[in-house]
Amino acid sequence: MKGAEVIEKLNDFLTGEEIIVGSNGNVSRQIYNFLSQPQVYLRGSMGLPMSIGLGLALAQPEKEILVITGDGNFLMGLSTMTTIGNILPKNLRIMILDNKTYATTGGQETVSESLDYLKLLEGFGIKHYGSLNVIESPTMLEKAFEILLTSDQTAVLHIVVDEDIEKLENIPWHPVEIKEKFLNR
Ligand SMILES: Cc1ncc(C[n+]2csc(CCOP(=O)(O)OP(=O)(O)O)c2C)c(N)n1
Ligand SMILES: [Mg+2]
Repeated sequence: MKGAEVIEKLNDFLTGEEIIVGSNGNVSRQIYNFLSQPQVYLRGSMGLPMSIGLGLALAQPEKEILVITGDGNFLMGLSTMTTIGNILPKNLRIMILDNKTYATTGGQETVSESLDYLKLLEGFGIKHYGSLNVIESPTMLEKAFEILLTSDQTAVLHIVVDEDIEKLENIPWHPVEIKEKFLNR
């Protein structure tokens, strides 16, 4: 199962009230295409989805914030995870779509293969975390979504997915337009 299919499936589990922050490249394009609009689609700004998710979680404590990030983006933004682990905002959920590559830019390998995500998350001080290989266990995905989305504390779900090679069209909105549409939603 590919990351795009995970995002498409997620639609059935969302209330529509969540604020979704998508990492740049394919992930934001998939969120734009498969989930309700508008959301916070990052463009170019690699490594920042967790920072922006943390800011939104603190600024809008009454809202549920869901960050969906590729592994390359997550690895680039690791330092923010130390702050997230320290603050542990109750309304923040992070889903890592780990295809072990920078798929958007041609499939170069990330360091995911040698990294123990569960130990890393534990080390950050995250209490509610899990990992699922949907390539091996696709039927577990629905349960994993439920656990992630109904958690009463900061929760992180690491999902190992197949690499997406097919590319979606770029999001046709300039980042300023994305911001304006999001503020007016
Ligand atoms: C600082 C920076 N370096 C490189 C890029 C180019 N770039 C855009 S998306 C991307 C890959 C992102 O990888 P990942 O988060 O794993 O998502 P995937 O493409 O695998 O879905 C890269 C390297 C960028 N936008 N910014
Ligand atoms: Mg990736």
